[in-house]
Amino acid sequence: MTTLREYLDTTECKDSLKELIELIAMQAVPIREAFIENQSYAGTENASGEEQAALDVWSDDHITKILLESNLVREIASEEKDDIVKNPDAKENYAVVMDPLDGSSLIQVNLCVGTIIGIYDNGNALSLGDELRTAMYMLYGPMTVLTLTVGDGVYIFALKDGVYQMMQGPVSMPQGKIYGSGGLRKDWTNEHGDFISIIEKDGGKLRYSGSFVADFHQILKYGGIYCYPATINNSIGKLRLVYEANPIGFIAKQAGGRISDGKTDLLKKVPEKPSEKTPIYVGSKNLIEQLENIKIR
Ligand code: AFP
Repeated sequence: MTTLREYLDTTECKDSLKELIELIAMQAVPIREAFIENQSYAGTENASGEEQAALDVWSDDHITKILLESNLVREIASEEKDDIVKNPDAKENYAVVMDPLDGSSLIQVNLCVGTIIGIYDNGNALSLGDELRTAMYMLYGPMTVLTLTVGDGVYIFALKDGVYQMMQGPVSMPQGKIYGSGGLRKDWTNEHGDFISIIEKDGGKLRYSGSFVADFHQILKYGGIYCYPATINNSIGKLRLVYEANPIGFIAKQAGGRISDGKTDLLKKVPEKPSEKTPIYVGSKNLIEQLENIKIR
């Protein structure tokens, strides 16, 4: 079995990037340990005005502290913070974007959640998704799994006895039929409704848990599409461009899939602010192309 370190040593990553990837990946251990103690709500809201679970806050503080202590990271942008944390004296030029605990409302019902991370090597957290140097997520399910790309294919590792071991890779996203959509059906736009009808007529199988990272993971493996669309009352959708769309979209692209806002490639959209929201469609390339070709009724 190839370990994460052995895999990283086959890549062209600088030693400091290998160190940073391993450091972040290993935070799965304390985060999982914290699940039992931190199940309540913190009584605070994040930058998007959503109620924060205590674990959201804990995971954010924990990863931020570890990154600052490493002194490898110049900027940290987190879904849980209004402002970018800056460390101008860092010895390397990395910028980390993160959703420290995606799907956290599912913790109390013991469903799958995860940590989403993007790493830039230009010191700027507000860069294009296409400029990511690394994207990864840790998924806390029956196993702790790390899905990673350093821009040369996607690899999946499982944590066993404190060591990540490769399970699969390079991963190629198939043209599957799984689909899931956020937003209430009554609020969907005509275009979105038409698109979902096409998928359903074509034998689409609904799978939607409410945890983006978990819902994406099965699409990565089985193929299909995850959607959180613009609705008639809300043209900007719910998910965040910088923390969720870009890292997951970068992984999808590396596996042969795509990400779009329904009209265009999200990885080419310049973020205007850290907490920017966007409609999201991510999954198999054929479905995204079908979607972008739907004409307005
Ligand atoms: P957070 O738990 O990080 O706030 O993210 C939840 C989320 O943004 C995403 O993970 C889910 O896919 C989506 O919200 C679920 O939203 P709905 O509950 O509206 O379906």
